[in-house]
Amino acid sequence: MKIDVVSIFPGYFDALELSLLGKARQRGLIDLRVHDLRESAHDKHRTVDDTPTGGGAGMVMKPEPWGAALDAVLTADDAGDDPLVIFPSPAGDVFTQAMARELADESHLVFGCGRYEGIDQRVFDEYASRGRVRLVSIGDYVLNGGEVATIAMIEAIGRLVPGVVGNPESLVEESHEEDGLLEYPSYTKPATWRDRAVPEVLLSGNHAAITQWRQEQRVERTRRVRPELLPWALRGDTRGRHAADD
Ligand code: 6GU
Repeated sequence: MKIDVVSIFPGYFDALELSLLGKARQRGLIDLRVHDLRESAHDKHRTVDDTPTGGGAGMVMKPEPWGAALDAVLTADDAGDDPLVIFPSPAGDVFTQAMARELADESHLVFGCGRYEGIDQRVFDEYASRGRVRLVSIGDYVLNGGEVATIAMIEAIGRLVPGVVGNPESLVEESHEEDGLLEYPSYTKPATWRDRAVPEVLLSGNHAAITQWRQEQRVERTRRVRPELLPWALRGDTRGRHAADD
């Protein structure tokens, strides 16, 4: 998978040289390139922002540097290239595990990280008229820019790219995967730590009992923390099925 990122703070993305994603890049599974937007600003001061037309607080990112940077990244070097451009934005569709799975099937992702009060609307309109563009939010809170959101998305998407995670089975038994329930609690040795014993069933050697206990823990935890994720039949909801389940 090819990933291009455009940002005025390329240093944020140094974190993606670490751990699993860093190894995947070394192995050639993920070709990640980070581009400094300022290098596409051609005036003396390399200006990337200006005051909002019509007035208001803050600054807006100018269209010209974005046009130059995105044109350079979208110049297809292979004929089958059909890039998807993602602008991280609190005004976008909410990023989920389902969206991560969808995006892991793409061959070329381009992330345009805005700062300040956002990017001039004509940049979105221009690239939406030429190809595929999505605005994506990572949740209902406000960050100072798209960089941290992009790192989160690249990590969630990248680990689903075939070969990145060594044991593909470890991708299945996780929160939000398979049946949408949260994970069961995990334990390792020693069997007792600070007077806290590991649940007895896990030491029983009874694999059927362990599987059942873990599933019960997943349902209980989900009911407690994220009841809206539970299928209606498991919610203990006597009103039965309602429209919000669909
Ligand atoms: Cl994608 N960007 C910004 N700036 N804030 C956010 C966000 C994205 N997702 C949630 N908050």
